[in-house]
Amino acid sequence: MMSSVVKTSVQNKNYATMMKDMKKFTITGKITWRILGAVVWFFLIFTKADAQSYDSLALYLSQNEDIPYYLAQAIAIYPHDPRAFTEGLVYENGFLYESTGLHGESSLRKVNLSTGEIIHLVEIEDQYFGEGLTIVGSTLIQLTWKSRVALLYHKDTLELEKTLYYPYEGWGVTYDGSHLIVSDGSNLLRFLNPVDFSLIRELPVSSGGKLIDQLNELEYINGKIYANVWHTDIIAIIDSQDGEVVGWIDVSQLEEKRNTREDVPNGIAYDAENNRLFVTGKRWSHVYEIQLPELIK
Ligand SMILES: [Ca+2]
Repeated sequence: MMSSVVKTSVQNKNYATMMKDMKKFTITGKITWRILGAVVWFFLIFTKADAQSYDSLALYLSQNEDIPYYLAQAIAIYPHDPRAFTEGLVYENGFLYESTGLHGESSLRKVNLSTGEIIHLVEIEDQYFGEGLTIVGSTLIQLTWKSRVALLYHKDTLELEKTLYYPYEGWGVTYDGSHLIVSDGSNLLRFLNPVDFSLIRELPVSSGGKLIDQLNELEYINGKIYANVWHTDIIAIIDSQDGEVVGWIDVSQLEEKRNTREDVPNGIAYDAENNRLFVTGKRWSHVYEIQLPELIK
């Protein structure tokens, strides 16, 4: 008898659990399908957007051959951490300073250019996605992607000294000696006061009337702004006064193995003292010194 009661009780429990599980399954199933649907939708939209951006730029370049187009050749090759999802790159006195992205993997690094040795690595809070990086005096300024926050470090110690509200999506940043120049993935570059980030002027970037979108990592060199165009192998060389593209650098000939479609070129740094130009990319194994375009020097 006792055994039967226990059995009934167990059976009831099983039934209740089963009903609960079924209900849970139905809800989980609905949510899963909705999430899957959204993922597919976003994938299609973004794939299409990327394809449009790259195809339209490639088509435009093939039809407008009057602007100088340089195929980058490596004149020196240095090691680069293949785990570094490079979002910002700047050079000073034998060292690269690098910002890497992705939530949970973002960092600020000081790297020996010649050996690739990471001299100092600062891990960034998981909530932040590291983006552009530049040097202003003794301060390293690192942008974050969507957090509306810029992180300011002392250049020598890499100690975080300050965080500043930053009113835009952070992509690339460089410094022309007076102003920060920042990108946000659009065709617009903004010139900001480096102390309080107030807006000085906006510069739409175009080539013969066509706006050039997806501007990413930046480097200011002698009156020109060099900009990686996201998801392409193209660096646009932009006149910092009028926003016109005055040249293109194609880095597709650099023999870098890429494992995913996100392992794109994204990192430009300039050694002003020795007139050297360095490029790398997300999860690339090398930093390449490439020739500075003759006409642009
Ligand atoms: Ca740079």
